[in-house]
Amino acid sequence: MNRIHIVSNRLPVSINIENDNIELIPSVGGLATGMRSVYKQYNGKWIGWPGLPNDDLNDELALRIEEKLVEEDCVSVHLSKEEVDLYYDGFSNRTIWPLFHYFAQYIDYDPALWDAFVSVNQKFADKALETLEEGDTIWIHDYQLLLVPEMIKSKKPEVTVGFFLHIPFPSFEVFRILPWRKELIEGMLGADLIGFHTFDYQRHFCSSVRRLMGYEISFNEIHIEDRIIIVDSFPMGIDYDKFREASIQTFQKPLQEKSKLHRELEKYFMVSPDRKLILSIDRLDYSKGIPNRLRAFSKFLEEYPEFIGKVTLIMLAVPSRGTVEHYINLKKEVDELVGRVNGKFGSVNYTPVWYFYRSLPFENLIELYSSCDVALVTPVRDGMNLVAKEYVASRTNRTGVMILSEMAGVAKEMGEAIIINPNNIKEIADAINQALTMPLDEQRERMVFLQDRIKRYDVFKWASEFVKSLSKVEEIQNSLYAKKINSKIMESLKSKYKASKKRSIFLDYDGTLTGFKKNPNDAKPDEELHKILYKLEEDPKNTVTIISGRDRESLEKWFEGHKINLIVEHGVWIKKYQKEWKMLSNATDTWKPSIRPSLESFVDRTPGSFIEEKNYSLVWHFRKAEPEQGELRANELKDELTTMIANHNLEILEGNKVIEVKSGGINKGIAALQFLQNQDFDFIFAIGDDWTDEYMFKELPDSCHTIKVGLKHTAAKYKVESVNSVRKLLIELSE
Ligand code: GDG
Repeated sequence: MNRIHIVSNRLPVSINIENDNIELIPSVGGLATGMRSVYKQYNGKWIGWPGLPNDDLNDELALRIEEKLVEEDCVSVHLSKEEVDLYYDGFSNRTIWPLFHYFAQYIDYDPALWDAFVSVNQKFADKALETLEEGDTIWIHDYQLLLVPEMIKSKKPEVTVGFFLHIPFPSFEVFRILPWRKELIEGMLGADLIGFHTFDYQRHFCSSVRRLMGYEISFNEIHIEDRIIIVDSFPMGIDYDKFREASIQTFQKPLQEKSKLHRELEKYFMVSPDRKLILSIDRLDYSKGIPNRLRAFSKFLEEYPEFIGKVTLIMLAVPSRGTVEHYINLKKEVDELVGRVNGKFGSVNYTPVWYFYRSLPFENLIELYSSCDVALVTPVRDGMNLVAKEYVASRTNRTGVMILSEMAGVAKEMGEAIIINPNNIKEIADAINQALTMPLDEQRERMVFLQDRIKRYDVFKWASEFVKSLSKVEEIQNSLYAKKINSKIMESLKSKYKASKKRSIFLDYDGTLTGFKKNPNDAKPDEELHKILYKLEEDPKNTVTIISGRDRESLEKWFEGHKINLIVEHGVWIKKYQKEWKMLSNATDTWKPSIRPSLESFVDRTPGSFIEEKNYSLVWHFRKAEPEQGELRANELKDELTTMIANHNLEILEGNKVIEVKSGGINKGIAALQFLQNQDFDFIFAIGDDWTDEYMFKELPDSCHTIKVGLKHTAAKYKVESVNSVRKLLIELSE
C-alpha cells in the first residue's frame, strides 16, 4: 500500500507560544496515539486544524508555526474564529452531537451553521486534495468531517477513502429529524470503507442509507451505481501497555516522588482499611449521564447506610464546550447535586463526593485508576468510552470492579462488567453495593477476561485492522473494475462493429436503457433515448431488439415508430419489426388463480407493494415499500412460492425490487438463441443489468460482445457503470 494520510478536526499536536517561542506539544489522546503509528509508518501527512484561530496570529508567526508543523508532517487547515464558532462549536457540537446522542431536544437547526459546516468541510477536503497523489489512501475521522469523503471522492475517484465515526450513529427514526440528513449520508458514502465502533451503529447507518437513498445493501456491502462501499465495525482500543506500565511505575515510586494527589489517596486508606473509593471520569457532557450517577450514589448511601463514612466517589469532570448553553446548565446541575449529596451525607471527617472540575495530568489519572476499587461509567449514550478500557488496563493487581452503562459502545466488549441501565437509579445503587461487596476472587476472575480482550485488541491492532480492511476494499474495487470497458476495449469494440456486415443488438430496458422509477409505468423512454435508438436502427446493418421482462403493451406503445424487435416477458413473446406478436414458448396462465391469492396477501401486509399482471407472469413489486420490510417480505414470499410452484411448470425470478412468477422453460438466453437461429450475424451485442440478463450472457456464444451494467460479478465479458454509460457507449458505436 502506498501513503496513508489522516484527516481529523484537530492535528495531533497543540501549539504553545511563550516569549515568542513556539513549542509543539504532542497530544496523548487515543486517536493521536493510534493514528501516529499509521501515518508515520505509511509516510503520510496529517491534515487538520492546529487549534489556534488564524485571527490570533500575525503573518510572521503563522509562517513559523507552519514550518514547525511541516517538520511533523502536519498540514494545517486554517480557520477563523467565526468559522470555528459556526462549524465546530456550531453545527458539529450543537447539531450533530445532540442528534447522534439522542438528545433531539438540544438540536440547533440554524441553516447558517449548516452553511459553515459545508464550507469548512470543503476547506479540509481542498487541503487533502492538494496533498493526495495517485495511489494514496486517506483515512478521515469523525462527525466534524462527515462531508469530506464525498468531497474527495468526487474529485479523485481513484483514491481509496476510509472514514471512521467515533460517536454513535443513531437509529433512522432519530436521524431522519435532521433537515440535512441526506446530505450527511451522501457525504459519508464518498468513502470506500466506513467504520463504526459497534455493529448497532453500523446497522443504524445501513438502515438510513436504505431508506434515504434506496441503495441495495447485501451483508456489509452497499451497492451504488458504480461503486461498492464496505461498512464494518472496529471497536477502538487503547494503548494498553502504556497504561499498564504507568500503573506499575506508580506503585514503585518512593514516597518523596509521589504526587500530592497520590499521597492524599494513600492517607485516605490509612484512616481505615475498609475504606473504598469509586471513580468517575468524563468530559462534562450531557451524554455522560453525570447527574444520574450522582443521584444513584446518593440513593446508594440512602439504601446502604452502612457505607456512609466509608465510601467516597471521586468525580473528575473535565471542562468541555463551556460556551454552549446546555453545558452551562449541566455544570450548574452537577454543582448543585454534588452540594446536595455532600450536605446530606457528609460530616467533619467525611466528604462523600470529591469533585474535580478540571483536567488532571496523565500521572494523576493513573493514580486514580490504580487506587479506586470501583469504576462507575454510566453514560446515557457513548460511542465507545475509553475511560472504561483505561481503568481495566491500569488494574495491575487484577482487582477492581467495573460498573458500566449498556448505552456505551464499550459494553459490547465488556460482558464481565456489571452492566446497568443509566436511567435506572435504583439499579445503579444496587450495582454499587454489589461491586463494593464482590469477593476478590470474583473480581480477579472478571478482570482477567476483561484485560485479556483489551490487551489483544489495543489501539494499534484497531488501526491496523482498519488499514487491512482498506487494502481489502481496494482489492474488491479493483476486481470489480477489472472488466470495465476502458478506452482500449472501446476501440477494439468499435473496430469490430465497423468491420461487421450484419449485426444483432440485444438491449435490456429497465436499468440498462433507462433508470428505475418508483412506478414502473413512469419509465417511458425520454427524448435522448429515442434519438440514440433511431440512430442505431437507421443503419441497415443493424437488427435492434429490446429484450425485457416487461409486458407487451407498454413496450409496443413506447417504441411505436421504431424499426425495432421486441422480446418481452423474459422471452415468452416476440414481435419482429412490422410483424405480429408470436409466442416463443408454450407458456400458460392457468396457474394464476392458485398463485395470485398468495401475492395479494403480501400486498395487504406490505404497504407500498403491488402486483403487476402480465400475460404469463405475476410480478410482486416492492420498490415503493419500506425498504427493510420489503426485503424481509421478499424472502418470505420466495420461500412460500418455492413450495407452491412444485406442481406447475413455473419459475421464480428475483429482479431489482421485484419477485416474478412466470411460466417455466423460457428465459432471455433461450429467447435470444431462438432469435438468432438460421441467421448469419457477424457481430452480436447484448447488454443488461440484472440476473435475468445473465441467462443471455451465459447462453450466447463466446464470440458475442456481452456487457453488464453495474459492477457486480457477471458472466458478461465487460462491464459499464450506469445507464448513462450505456447511452454513451451506444452513441459512440453508432457514430
Ligand atoms: C469520543 C467519543 C469514544 C479524561 N479526563 C482526563 C483525561 N481524559 C481522557 C481519558 C480518555 C479520554 O480523555 C476520554 O475518552 P472517551 O472515550 O471516554 O470520551 P470522548 O472524549 O467523549 O471521546 C467516545 C472516543 O471518542 C474514541 O473514539 O470512545 O465515545 O465520545 O482517554 O483518559 N486525560 C487526562 N486528564 C484528564 O483529566 N490526561
